[in-house]
Parts: sequence; structure tokens; C-alpha cells
Amino acid sequence: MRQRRLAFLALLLSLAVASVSVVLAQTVITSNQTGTHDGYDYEFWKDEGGSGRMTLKSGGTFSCEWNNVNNILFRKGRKLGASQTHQQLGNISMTYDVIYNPAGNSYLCVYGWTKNPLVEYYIVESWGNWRPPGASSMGTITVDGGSYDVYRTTRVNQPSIEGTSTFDQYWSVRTSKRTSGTISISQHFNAWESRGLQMGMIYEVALCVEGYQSSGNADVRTHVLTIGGGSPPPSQPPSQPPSSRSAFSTIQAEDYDSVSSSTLQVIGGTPSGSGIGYIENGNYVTYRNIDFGSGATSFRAVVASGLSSGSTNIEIRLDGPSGTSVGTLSVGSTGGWNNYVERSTSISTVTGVHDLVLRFSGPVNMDSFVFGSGGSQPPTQPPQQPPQQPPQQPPSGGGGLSVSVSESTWGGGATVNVTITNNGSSTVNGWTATWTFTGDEKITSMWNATYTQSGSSVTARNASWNGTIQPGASVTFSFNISYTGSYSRPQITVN
Ligand SMILES: [Ca+2]
Repeated sequence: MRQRRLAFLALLLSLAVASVSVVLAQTVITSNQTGTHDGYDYEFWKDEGGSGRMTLKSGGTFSCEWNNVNNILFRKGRKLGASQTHQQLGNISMTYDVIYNPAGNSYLCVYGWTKNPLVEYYIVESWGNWRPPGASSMGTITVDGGSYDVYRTTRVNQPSIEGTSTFDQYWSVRTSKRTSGTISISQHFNAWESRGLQMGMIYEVALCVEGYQSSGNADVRTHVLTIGGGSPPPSQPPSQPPSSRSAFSTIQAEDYDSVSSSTLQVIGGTPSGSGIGYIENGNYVTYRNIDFGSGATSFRAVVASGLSSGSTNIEIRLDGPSGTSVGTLSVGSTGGWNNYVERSTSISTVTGVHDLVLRFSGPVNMDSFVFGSGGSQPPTQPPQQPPQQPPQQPPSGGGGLSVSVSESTWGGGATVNVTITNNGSSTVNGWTATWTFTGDEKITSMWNATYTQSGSSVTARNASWNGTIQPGASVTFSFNISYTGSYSRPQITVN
């Protein structure tokens, strides 16, 4: 039996060697084709006109040339089935080195697609005689020591991986050309998402040479695509050692170094613009090299929760998910998943530099957090914004009902909370709040009330469950708005 097994192993081994030698043979392609080659998915795509030639080499490498084409794309990378977000896939990075000789319009780029939403994306490292995409930049980001402009463009009824469709293109385009280096692809994805460019399920990540109404050639001499794991490939150490971040300056929740979760996503709509959400029990997020100085004694976070009961614990641990636990912030409902408030807790004193791990017992949305020192109660670090103690508006009639308003705002949007208090001596049965926005505010959602908006005029009425307000009691409803210009708190009348 043992002998037969050995013979079988020998047969398997010889087959494996044979197949490896076949796979490593160079393959020349001159017409549209997709497939896999030595661990990478490749695609040759060309529309009408001209000619192209792609030679598949080992691993992610290939060479290509094109002559008088209309449009051609040569690429090698991974097609990932559009079943996971990039956060679920883990860190994505690429190391490459290309001899690139475009004659005319061409891009050397990381290229791919997401589904749901359908998005075509580009991280352009070099180009020919025209720098894409000819749109207005949404801002400049620094990744891997280089500057990139971010763009969003829309393609209307154009070819896509789902047939002819209308879809967005997201772009990072370097401000100076390069043809070798490491591209921290996930950092581009995060930067796009923090600007509201939503990524879908990753369909493809590839190194692409594209020619448009041009000729040229390229030799991809090095191309290693790494997907998963929390760090770049070991052959390319980070160019700078990770510097520490102060625990006493606000840390954006989405600026984590690693995450252990199959669901967590960077979300929009937080007071700072983005945060983390889709968190589940047992998930944790790591922030490396946090400097607690001579001692942190409190923790506070800007969070939102729409839990109907109970609360989620955010456990604060040091130097690993099973490291020392120094405290727990418990977050119950804040009135909705988009209703961000500050919550704080005292913690055991922490000094020096540590990796910080936040472990979650369930769902919560988190925008940012910061540590405080000194007494455990009032944090000595002043909050970034003064706490919003809304002035009580004078009673607006209607049986002694008074209204107070608070809000959290961000660029072009706000969540507004309205609390109605019954100051009278008799029970209120049913209430109506009315106001007129001073700008172009538009309500995008409301909870704990129903509403109609006509132009700038809004009428909100109690929901079926909160129309009754006993003497001395209060009810709160909330809504989200979008607007241009600056926010102005609405003057709300209730009766
Ligand atoms: Ca944030």
C-alpha cells in the first residue's frame, strides 16, 4: 500500500512538473481572448481597427505592442467574482516595473471593475500624449509618496462588463509619470470612498496597458499583485516607518491600519464625512502606534446606533485583540444609525505607545474617537466643537409645547434632532411641527415622524406611536437634510 501510494505521488509529481512547464511557456495572443495563465487572469480586448499582440510571460508579466488601433486593453491581474468588497478581500497592492513606449494616447494603469454599483476604475501611473480623464479634480491625495488627482466621470450607454450600460468611472491619476514602484491599491479605494465614491463588489484588479487611437509597446518586466493580508508584500517594505499618532488628537475611525471583519465597511454620511459601519459581534479594528504620552484616562467617540434594544460594547484593548483591556464604551441607541453623538467612558490609565484595538460586541457606526487625560470625567481636551446645548426656543403656544433643536453637520448635509417637550399640565394628543428652511435644504429622510416638504416649507406630524406627550414628557424626531451653502438652524413651531 505504501509503495503504491509512493508511485501515485511520483505520478502526481511528474504531472505537476509537466503542467508547470506547459503553463510557463510563453503564449502569444493577437485577438480578443480571456483566460488564466500562471496564476493570473489575463485579457486581450480590442475593438475595430489596427492590430495588437500580447505575449504572456511568467506570473503577472507580459509584453505587448499595438499599431494604429482604435482602442485596445492588455491586462493581467485577478478576476475576483464580484462577491466581496475590497475590505473583505483585505489589503490589495501591486509591485510593478514596465518599459513603456506609447506613441500617442495611452495609459499605464491599475484597472478594474466593481459590480453593485457598476464602476470602472483607473489608477494611472503613466500615460502617452494626453493625461486623462480631462475632468475637474475632486482633490489631490498622497499615496506611496506620490500625488494623485482624484476624478469621477460618468459613461453613458457604453460597453461594460454587464453589457452596454451607464456607469461611473473613478480615477486616481499621478501628477508625475512613473513606470515602476509599489501601488497601495486599497489606499486609493479608501480615499475614493472617503470622497463619496462608492465601490462595489470587486470584479477585477489588473495591471493594464491601454492604447487609444495610437500605437506603442510595453514590456511588463515585474508585476506581483498581492490580495489579502494586512500589509504590503515583504519585498517592498514601507518607505517610511509608521509614525505614531497622538491619542489626544481626534483619530478618524476609518483611518485604521487593519481590520478583522468580513462585513465592516467605510461608510459616508458621518459628521466628518466618513466612518466605519456594518460592524458585527467579534469584529475588531487596529490602529497602530498610538501615543498615549504620560497617561490617557478617558475615551470618547462619535457614534451612531439605531439599536431597538440593548447596546454594543466597544472594548479598548492594547497591543492585540487579546491584549490588555483598559475599558469599555457601551453604546445604546442614539436615535438612528445616522444620528451621531459623542459618548465617553473612563479607562484605566494608559501611557506610552501602543497598538490600539477596538473590539465590538455588535453593530455601531463610528465616525471618530479621541482619548483624554487628567480626571476621568470632564475630558481636559476641549471637544472639537462646543457641545451643542441648544437654546430652548420660547414656548410656541399650543398648550405649552416647547421645541429644542440640535444638529450635526458636515459638508452639504446635516442630521437634525428636534425634541418637543410638554410644559403644560394636560396631555397632548397628536402634534404638528412646521418650519421654513432659509436655503435650499431638502429632507432626505426622517424618523419618528412623517413629513411633507413643499419647496422650503415642511410639515412634520407625529408617528403613530409618539403622538401622546404626557405633562413634563418629551418626544424627539430627527431628519437628514442635504443643501448647498451653509447650514442654518430652522425655526420650528409646534402645536
Ligand atoms: Ca470619520
